[in-house]
Amino acid sequence: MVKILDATLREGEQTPGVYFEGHNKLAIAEKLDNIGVDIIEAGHPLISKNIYKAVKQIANMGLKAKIAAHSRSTKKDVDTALDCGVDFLGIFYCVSNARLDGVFKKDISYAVDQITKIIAYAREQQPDLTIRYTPEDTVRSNFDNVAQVAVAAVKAGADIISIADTTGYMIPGTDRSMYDFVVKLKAVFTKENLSPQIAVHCHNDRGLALANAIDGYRAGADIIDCTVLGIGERAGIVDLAQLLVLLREDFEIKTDWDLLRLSNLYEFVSEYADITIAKNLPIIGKNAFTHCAGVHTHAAVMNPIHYHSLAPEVVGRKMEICLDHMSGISSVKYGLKRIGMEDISDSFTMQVLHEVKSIGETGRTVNDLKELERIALWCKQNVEDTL
Ligand code: HCA
Ligand code: CU
Repeated sequence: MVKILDATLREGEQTPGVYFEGHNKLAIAEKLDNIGVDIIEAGHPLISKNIYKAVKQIANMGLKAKIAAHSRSTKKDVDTALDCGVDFLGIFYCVSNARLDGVFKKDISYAVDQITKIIAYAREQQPDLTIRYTPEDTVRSNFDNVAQVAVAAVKAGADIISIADTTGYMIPGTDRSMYDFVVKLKAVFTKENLSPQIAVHCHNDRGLALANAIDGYRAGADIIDCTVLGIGERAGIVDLAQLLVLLREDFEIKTDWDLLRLSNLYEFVSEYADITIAKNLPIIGKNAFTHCAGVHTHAAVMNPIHYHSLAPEVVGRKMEICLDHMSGISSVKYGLKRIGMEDISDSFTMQVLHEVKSIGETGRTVNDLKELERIALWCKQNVEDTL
């Protein structure tokens, strides 16, 4: 069964301007745990005392999820992370020739040696630790380097190799496909008689993070990384809500994820990250299940399936009808029915429609059923006056 790794507290905090205070980090971890994610990446403890403290507290909360710390490939990072009591350690070290030559000034055999030593050291410190090794920028790195370091990392004790599309470079169905990359890397392991778990970490620079993650999953990836609201470096990574709904609804993954709790988590993260939830954000956005144009509402009221392929009830929401300049008679009738006005004349309905359309032309929609009720009252008055 595919596992979900949420990195809101690590990758998410790499969003410019985003920092969750300690008490809010604990609340986010608890909410993620209640939803049922498998791994919570809680932070990189060496970055600051407060992050160290938060990772330690989260690791001690007794959550069901595994708690992960992020770590460079150094003894100091590993010691600090393990000191927090985590049960999952994510070690990263880039092995692209560009980085080895241009930044680290080291060759691949030095890098492999350094990485394997650290992995073996971590394994020795904590035998039951889950260790992930990520060759950062995996997909743009020389494949032979990736294969060499990944095999050595697994032999040294890594349980998981993460394929990072650090710059959101992959495109499904092309020669830059995550599907093909997963297949190719798995073949390397099979040849070596190794079977580590494969994770995919997909950035969203081209808006393809979710598509690439699903591509990787279809090729056999075991773990998918994501964050709430898809936050992270630059354009961020895979969005948690979209990922869970897609896996549950379209890949029919049977889990006990509590999708009804997603909205609450998103509102919380949105508030403390100070990132507005876009109205058109899939699944969570205000408009995600709202029908607007007259033609759409006419058909959707008869049977919602005409204009949606995902049921709002999956995340505890309801189909909504927007009342504005696009509305037609059936939208208004539907709204009036919802406020208990069923047996009404056509001329009255037309009058309400007229009011609704003029509100729409000012650039807003009728706020809610309460406003519709006020409009209906106003129109009723008009009808009576003309008598
Ligand atoms: C980073 C880059 C990273 C690492 C992913 C990982 C990426 O360190 O910020 O350690 O698995 O995208 O490559 O997020
Ligand atoms: Cu990343």
